[in-house]
Amino acid sequence: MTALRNHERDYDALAERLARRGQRADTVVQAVGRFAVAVPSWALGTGGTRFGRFPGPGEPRTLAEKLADVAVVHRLTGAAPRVSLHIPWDEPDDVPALRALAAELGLGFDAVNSNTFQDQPGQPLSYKLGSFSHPDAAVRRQALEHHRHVIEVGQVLGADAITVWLADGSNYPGQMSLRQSFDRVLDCLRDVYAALPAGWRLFTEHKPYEPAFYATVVQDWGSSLLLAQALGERAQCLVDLGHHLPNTNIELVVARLLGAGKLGGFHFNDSKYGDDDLTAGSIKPYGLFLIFHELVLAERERLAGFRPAYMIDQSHNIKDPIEDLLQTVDQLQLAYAKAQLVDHAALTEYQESGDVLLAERALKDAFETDARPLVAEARRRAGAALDPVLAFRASGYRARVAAQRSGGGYVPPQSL
Ligand code: RM4
Ligand code: MN
Ligand code: MN
Repeated sequence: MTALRNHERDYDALAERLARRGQRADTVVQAVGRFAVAVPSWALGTGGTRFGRFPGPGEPRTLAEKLADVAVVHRLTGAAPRVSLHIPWDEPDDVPALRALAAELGLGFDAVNSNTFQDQPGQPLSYKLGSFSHPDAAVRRQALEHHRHVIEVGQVLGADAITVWLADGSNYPGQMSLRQSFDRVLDCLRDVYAALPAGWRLFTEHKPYEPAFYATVVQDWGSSLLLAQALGERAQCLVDLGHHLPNTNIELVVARLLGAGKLGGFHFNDSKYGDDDLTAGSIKPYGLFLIFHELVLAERERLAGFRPAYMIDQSHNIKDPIEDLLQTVDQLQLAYAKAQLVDHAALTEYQESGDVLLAERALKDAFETDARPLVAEARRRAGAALDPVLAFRASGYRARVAAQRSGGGYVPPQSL
């Protein structure tokens, strides 16, 4: 009760402050209420690095338990209504039953993810030297069959996109032809694209290095854009925030893809050095805000082809995975709310009159506003929690599932 009263006072004070700036708190709250992000099926267990993994109690052992955990994230944030499934890590035994279970929990499915970056038990041909870029056509065919299967599963689940991240690349100069490997990837993706059901999109996700340490085939946003443009209208690029070389201006990448009508979706996370998969907003919150600023601009301008699929892609190595997800969703809601606070008319005026300082300050004014009451209010109106992490701790959920889920042999896939 005190928490609610304090929230109301904070919200009223902020609403009054915003009104003085000619902004309506209610409009921002409504926008935040519409924001949603998908939770990846691989993020409910503790991740790890190749040096070790430190699992916590009560981790989900089955896909059904993972969905139960996602439902908790959704219930507490009001903003995580979909799951992004990874195949084969989370291959459902009974696909229609999984869809029904998700529906019972109030969940749906976002983009499905393929995996040709590891060999699976019993798989006839190895991906050690690549999948879609492999010189052997039989390996490429096997990878294509896998993608067809992922699409079929996704279709039964009600998903409408597939994200393709390829580990293909070389570790040493001379290992593979730089040009032919790219052409082979494009050829295979044409077949995946041709297999897309009506209304589906294909997202190409780039990554500069790891596991390929010399030359990754889909290395950067330029390569990803070349693929998406060659494939057709329903192919778009996915931006994983950890997949850029240090100091890359990611908001500029986002703006370029938006301008080309090719921004398909996001894998949200944060990073200090590489593909660190840390909590969104934990290291570079201003960068995250600037990315959302571009997204909010695109939304307001109703930019052609703008229908971004927002997804999380993180590895929860030392935080409780559910808590980390709650914190992530909160950070995304916050960055989105702040981006709504930019005075666009003033910003345009400063840009046009060449007032560098005030233009920058228009962004900073929004970023430095404590928008937490707006986000809390959006959650309150959605019947979610004012403070999801504290509500989760108070619920005793982790201890309860730890008792129920003990003795499970679930080992989440090694984090990538
Ligand atoms: C990759 C990439 C993909 C994710 C895998 C697990 O680095 O981010 O999106 O599916 O990791
Ligand atoms: Mn990713
Ligand atoms: Mn990654």
